[in-house]
Amino acid sequence: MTIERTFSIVKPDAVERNLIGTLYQRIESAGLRIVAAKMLHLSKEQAEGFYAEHQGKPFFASLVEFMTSGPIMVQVLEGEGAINRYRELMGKTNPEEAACGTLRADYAESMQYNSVHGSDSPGSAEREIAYFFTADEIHPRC
Ligand code: IDP
Repeated sequence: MTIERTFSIVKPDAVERNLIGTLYQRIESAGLRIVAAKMLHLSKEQAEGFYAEHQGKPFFASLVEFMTSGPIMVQVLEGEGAINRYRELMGKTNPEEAACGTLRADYAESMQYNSVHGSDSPGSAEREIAYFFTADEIHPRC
């Protein structure tokens, strides 16, 4: 398997509940390395741009409101098959459908307040990493 990078967010609901360390521990225990990280409070424009693919959907306005409601942590994760590995660690979008032992099953409060984000493809990972990080903010192991 190849070493990949993926983009991750600890969303406002999880930061508010003091879960940053818990989620970082779970990420690291799953064999992923945090190679870039920062805390941000998104503007409406930043959140709308990040979630542009969902523009026009019924939940778009409330998603933007939620994602701008408080600080978030953004991370670049690196590891073998990082994109799928982290999607599997997160579990399905809806915590009621997320497999037992996944982050969303353990910590998400609802379909919207679902604690974490992870890129869903190599193309998304590239776009999302570049949306928040410059090359010199990323510190790969090798
Ligand atoms: P993902 O985060 O699992 O990739 P997406 O379909 O890309 O899921 O949706 C982005 C985010 O929008 C979700 O993580 C969730 O916070 C929110 N969301 C998605 N679908 C709904 C919905 O039907 N109601 C409310 N919020 C939703």
